[in-house]
Amino acid sequence: MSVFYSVHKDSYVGDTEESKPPPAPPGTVKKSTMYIIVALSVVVTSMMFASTVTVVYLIAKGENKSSGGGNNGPGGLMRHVTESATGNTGTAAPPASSTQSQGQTTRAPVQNEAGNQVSTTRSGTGAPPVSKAQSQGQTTRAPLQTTPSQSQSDRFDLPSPVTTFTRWGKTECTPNSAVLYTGFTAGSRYNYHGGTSNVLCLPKEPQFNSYSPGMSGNYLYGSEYNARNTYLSDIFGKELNEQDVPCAVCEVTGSSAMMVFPARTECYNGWNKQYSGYLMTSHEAHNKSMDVVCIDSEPEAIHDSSDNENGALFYFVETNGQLFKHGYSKGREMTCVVCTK
Ligand SMILES: [Ca+2]
Ligand SMILES: [Ca+2]
Repeated sequence: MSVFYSVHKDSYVGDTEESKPPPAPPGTVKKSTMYIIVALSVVVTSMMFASTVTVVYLIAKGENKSSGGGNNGPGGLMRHVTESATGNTGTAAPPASSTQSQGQTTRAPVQNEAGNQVSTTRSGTGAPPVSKAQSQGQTTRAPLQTTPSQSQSDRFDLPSPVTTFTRWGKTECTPNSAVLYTGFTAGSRYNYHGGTSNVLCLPKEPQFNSYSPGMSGNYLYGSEYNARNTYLSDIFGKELNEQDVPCAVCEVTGSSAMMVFPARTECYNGWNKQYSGYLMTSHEAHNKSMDVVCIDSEPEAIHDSSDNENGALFYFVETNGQLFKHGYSKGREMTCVVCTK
C-alpha cells in the first residue's frame, strides 16, 4: 500500500509540478490580486481628485459671479450648483440680464411725429416675463401713457388774458366786466396852463407815503360836470351841473385789447361793447387842456357834491369846421363807445 501510494503520489506530482506555480504559503496574496487592488485604488483616487478639482472650480466661478455685480446673495453659488445638478438650466426661461434683474429696462426710445420722445406701453397679449427683481418684490415704474397732443397742450397752457377800461361817470362796471376799483375823477385846475392834462380815476382808499408840508408846484383837483343844465338835460336827461364825476376801473377776463372809438355808438365787428356815451373834456376857452374821456350815456354824480368847487371841468365836444366835409353835421355832441376783444 505504501509503495502504491508512493508511486501514485509521485506520478501525480510529476504531471503537475512543471505547469503550475508552487502553492502560496498561507497568509499571502497572489500578484494578480495585488495588481487589481492597485488599479482600483488608482481609479478611485483619480475620481476623487477630479471631483475635488470640479468643486473647487465651481466655488471659484460662483465667487467671481457674486463679486461681478450679480445680486445672487449668499445662496447664489448653491442655487447655481443645484440647478446644474438637476438640469434646470436647460429647461428654464432665458436668464435675465444684469440690468433686467435690477428692475431696469433698456428700450430704444420711441419718437412721435414731432420728434419728441414719448413713453410707450408693451404690446402683445402675452404677459411679460417676470424678472428676478420683480419676483423678489422689487417694483418697477409703470410706463406713462401720454399723447403728443396732451403734452403740447400742457406746454402752451397759458393764463387767460385780461384787459381793463375806465367807465367814466359811473359808480359801477358794465355787466360783462368786473370791478377793479371805483372812485372819482380828478385833474388839474381848469384855469391854469400847467399841471397835467391827464384825467385820473382816483380810488376811494388812498395810500400815501412820505410827505412834505411845502407846495411842490402842482395841485390835483376833483372834477365837475360844468356844462349848462340845459345841455346836460338834452343829452343825459338830467341836470348834473356842478356835481362831481365818479368813475370805475373795470377788468375783462378773456380779452386782450380795449379801444375807445370816437363818433360811434356801436363797436365794429369782432369787438364787444362795454358802454357808449359822449366825449367830454375841458372848455376850449379855458387855459387848461385836458384829455377827452368817454362819459357814460347814463352818468351818475357823486353823492352830495353839488357845491361849485370847480377844479377839472367837463364840457361836451361838438363837431365843427372841416368835419362837415366828412359827413359830420355841425354842432352835434360827439359820441363814443368803449369796446374790448
Ligand atoms: Ca361840485
Ligand atoms: Ca363848477
